[in-house]
Amino acid sequence: MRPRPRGVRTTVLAAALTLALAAPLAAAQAQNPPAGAADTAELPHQYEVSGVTTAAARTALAATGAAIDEVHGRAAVVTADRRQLALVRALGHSVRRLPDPPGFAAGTGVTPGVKGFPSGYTKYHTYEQANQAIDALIAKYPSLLTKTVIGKSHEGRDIIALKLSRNAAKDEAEPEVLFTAHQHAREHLTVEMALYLLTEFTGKYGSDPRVTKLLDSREIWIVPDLNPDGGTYDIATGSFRNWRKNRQPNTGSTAVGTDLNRNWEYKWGCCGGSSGSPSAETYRGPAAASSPEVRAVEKFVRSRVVGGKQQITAAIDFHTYSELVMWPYGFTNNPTAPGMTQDDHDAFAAVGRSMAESNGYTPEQSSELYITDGSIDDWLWGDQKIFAYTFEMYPSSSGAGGFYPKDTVIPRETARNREAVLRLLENADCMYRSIGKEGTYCKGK
Ligand code: 0X9
Ligand code: CA
Ligand code: ZN
Repeated sequence: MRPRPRGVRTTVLAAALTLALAAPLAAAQAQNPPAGAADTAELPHQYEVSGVTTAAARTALAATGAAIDEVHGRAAVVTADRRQLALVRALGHSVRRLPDPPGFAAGTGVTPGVKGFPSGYTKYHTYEQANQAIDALIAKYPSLLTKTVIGKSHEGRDIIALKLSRNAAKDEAEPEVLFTAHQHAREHLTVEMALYLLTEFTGKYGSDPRVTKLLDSREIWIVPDLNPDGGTYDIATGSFRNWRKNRQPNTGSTAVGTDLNRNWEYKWGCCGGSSGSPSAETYRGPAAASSPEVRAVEKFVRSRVVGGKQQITAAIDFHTYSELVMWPYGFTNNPTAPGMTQDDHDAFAAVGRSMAESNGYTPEQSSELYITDGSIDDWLWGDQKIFAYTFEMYPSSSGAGGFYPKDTVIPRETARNREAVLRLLENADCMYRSIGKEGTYCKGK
């Protein structure tokens, strides 16, 4: 049942990471740099780590607190800061530093401002530019598109949710589908994905029959930027900083930020799929939903329970990179853990594979990549019974740009997911139809 892996991030990491992290965290924490250390020391880089072939090696690698960005063959690509790198080296791996993104750290020491994307990337939208584009769309299509501020980021930026539907201002009894983007700061292509969907659905309503039918029969929610502080920080000097987390300070540590995709309130920190060390790239935060960004979206999703029934039936959370379509659970390798029946799993896999067939990504249960706990899809399914997927967008490897592909790819790589999104929306009224069990699960629909 495991799809034949063909992406770079084929993986067998899972079992390994399950047992990871706990003990070596203390060691990682003990190596925090002295206060006032140069800013560059705080900036992580990407490294190819060789000799990552055994379960034990992967366990130890994850335990350093580095983020695993990619897995291919006998090597892994990680994002690590100086102390995590030292821990990786101490494990006996040879590491090769990969090129930094364009103009990396050029602005270090400069007061963070609003410089924005560097040359070659100026078609990406800053947080402000995205909001301007969104407000222009709302002005142009007021009956199709509405905006709600669902909360504030740590630094006080609005977290917004857009609703796309015919009569968007009215809550109609239609299946609702949620698209979220940009939990991870450096994954800027995901904001473009959200903007693409907003533009495509508003612009084609009334002319494209499939789009028209879906907006007539679904309510689409789009949260285009879950981490506006991190995203802004990543580009504030005019060159990329390789930033992943949000920008929330941590008590008792100079390290900043929580990994939002380890902070959700389901099996938080349960299973070695996150770190308890504030300096780790995968720091889960001091408590479940401790970040205001996660709290805002959880509260919003809970607010879609109407008459005791969660209205949102399906979701995609967009990330980069590796070209994957993933479904829960991430916290366990078990395909049918408590809360996930065989039919649930089969429906997840059937629609997931159909979406992957349309965009050429690799479909898999997310734990096949590596164990994660406190991730959004596990919460959306485990707590809210929403069929939640995670997409890892373009590219498939660091060689093709990693987290920072040039802006010329934006139109192609966002449109590439059009068909997958349409398929999810078309299935959203009864996900079990995909396994021929509409009669069992979707009576009265
Ligand atoms: O580690 C992550 O959060 C995701 N990879 S990324 O490079 N974008 O950081 C993968 C998450 C996979 N696990 C789940 N979706 N649960
Ligand atoms: Ca509704
Ligand atoms: Zn991500």
